[in-house]
Amino acid sequence: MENPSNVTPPHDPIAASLAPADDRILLSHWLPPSEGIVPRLRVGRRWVSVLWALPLGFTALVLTIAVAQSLREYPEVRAFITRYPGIAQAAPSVDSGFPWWLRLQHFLNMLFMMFIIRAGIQILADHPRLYWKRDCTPGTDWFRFQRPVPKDRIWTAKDDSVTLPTWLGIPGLRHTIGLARWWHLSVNLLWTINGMAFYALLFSTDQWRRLVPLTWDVLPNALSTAIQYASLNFPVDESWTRYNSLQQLSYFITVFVAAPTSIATGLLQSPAISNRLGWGGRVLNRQVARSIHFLSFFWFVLFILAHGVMVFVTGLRQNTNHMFAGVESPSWAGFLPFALAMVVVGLAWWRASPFTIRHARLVQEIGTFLIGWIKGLAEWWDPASELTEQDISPHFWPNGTMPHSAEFDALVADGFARYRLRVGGLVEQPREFSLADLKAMPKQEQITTHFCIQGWSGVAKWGGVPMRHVLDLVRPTADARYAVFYSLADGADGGRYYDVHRMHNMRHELTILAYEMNGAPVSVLHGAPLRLRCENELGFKMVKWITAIEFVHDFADLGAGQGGYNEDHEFYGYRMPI
Ligand SMILES: Nc1nc2c(c(=O)[nH]1)N[C@H]1C(S)=C(S)[C@@H](COP(=O)(O)O)O[C@H]1N2
Ligand SMILES: [Mo]
Repeated sequence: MENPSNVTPPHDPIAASLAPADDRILLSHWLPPSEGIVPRLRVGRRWVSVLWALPLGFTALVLTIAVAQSLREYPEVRAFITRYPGIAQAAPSVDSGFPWWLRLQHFLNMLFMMFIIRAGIQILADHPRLYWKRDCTPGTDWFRFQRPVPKDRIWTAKDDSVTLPTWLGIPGLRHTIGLARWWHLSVNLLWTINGMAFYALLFSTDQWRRLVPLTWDVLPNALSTAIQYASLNFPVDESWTRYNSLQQLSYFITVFVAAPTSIATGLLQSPAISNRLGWGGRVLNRQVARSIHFLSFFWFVLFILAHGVMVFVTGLRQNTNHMFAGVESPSWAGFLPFALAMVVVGLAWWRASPFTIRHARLVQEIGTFLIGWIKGLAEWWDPASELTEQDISPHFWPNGTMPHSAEFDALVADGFARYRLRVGGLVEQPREFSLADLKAMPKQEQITTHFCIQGWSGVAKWGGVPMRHVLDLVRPTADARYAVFYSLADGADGGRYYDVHRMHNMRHELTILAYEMNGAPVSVLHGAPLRLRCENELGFKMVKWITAIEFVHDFADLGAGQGGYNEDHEFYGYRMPI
């Protein structure tokens, strides 16, 4: 596999127009800020601000207390509470208290969730809308914190992204999804490992009894507990040995329902996984998965708020003794470790965004180290396409930085008659193709879903030349490990847009150089005259307005060496099937 440097041909001349990139986020070079709006929910045809939840929630809380207190005056309700005091009588108790591993895992969980939730909100802010349908047509969203999509001008998905404060998102700012994803996915991996170890330890000790309801009695007991809490007259507490039914149910749902749901719906948003699983592209398509992922996140936030309040109001000393010292005693043994844990989480919260902005390249490198290998594995799942004409989206979001050059305008002016695609580098037969040459080659059509890193998706029918046919014509040498696609357009921060793919991707059945979209020539907006389709990767890897393809052994000497424009400038990974 050694590449003797004496036979390396010089780069395609366009490589000289690639730009170096900063290793940190410089606001002067970043997408200018854009404020979103207070989140809104669609109720029928009206959009309702979520701020209504504050007065409504407060009113509901007060009314619930009043109703619960009145209820408790009825003898029937008293009898019910006596019969079902809040802990299922058959519920077995735990003898091992709160062992050290449980306490440690609880702390790690708290720390990890802080990163996961904040980075998750940042990812959402890159396409601040949720839908149930795969096509993301403007107006069909059910939740948004951005204004309606303007109709009088081209509005790209990047235009749509909104700024977050640095204390909320990681790393805050706007369109920082590349960095947010490293945090979200890397910490997810740690959180999942912690969760697997937790499951294993739960079931190899008696601790599972705390969480798993064993009798139907848990339901009336949960109702009884709810009435008792709501009437502000709290139920008996035996939490050293067993939880009350409401606690047990909510922990059970969090640990055994919400966590796996989040992981599954997170993975289903990946092009490689979704395209591989037929039903993943249809029933549980990306927007369904993304919406459920959000609802699951919402459950976690509610749970954390309720759980946090309960820790304080049901006996802070006893609760912190249990979870931070593992003792059942009247001492304050758990309070100091609890306070320290909160300080650690608070410090991590405070430093996460400034660190990420300052050391963006490092975050990208650590993220690549932690989860790049999983993404690499997912690349070996060959995509399948099982969609039909009926699935084609009425709207397909445009994205990216449009070409602005006299060279490009001249090509457009004569219908790309003078367009030439150069294919060279480590090949036996370098070639140049006109658009007519490409159209005379075998044509392949496919209906596929496009997955933009920002979160939107869309289905289109693409027609073009299979990449394997081009490989047959130019015959890459054994040294060629990557294909570099150069665009006619610059990227957002100046310098030419380009992207690098492994040879494996180039041999997929569904990798084509597309000159048609939905039966018509690809429009300038969507990449005319030629754009890449590589269906197991995220959208940014599909270079539009392709002018040259170069086969190389290594890409470290191109641009900032990260394997593409967004990899260099926006800290994305160059293998992005997830
Ligand atoms: N040359 C170039 N190609 C590009 C981009 C770009 O900015 N410049 N954006 C990418 C991104 S982020 C996406 S999601 C897709 C969008 O393709 P579409 O405009 O057809 O939806 O193009 C990709 N190809
Ligand atoms: Mo994208």
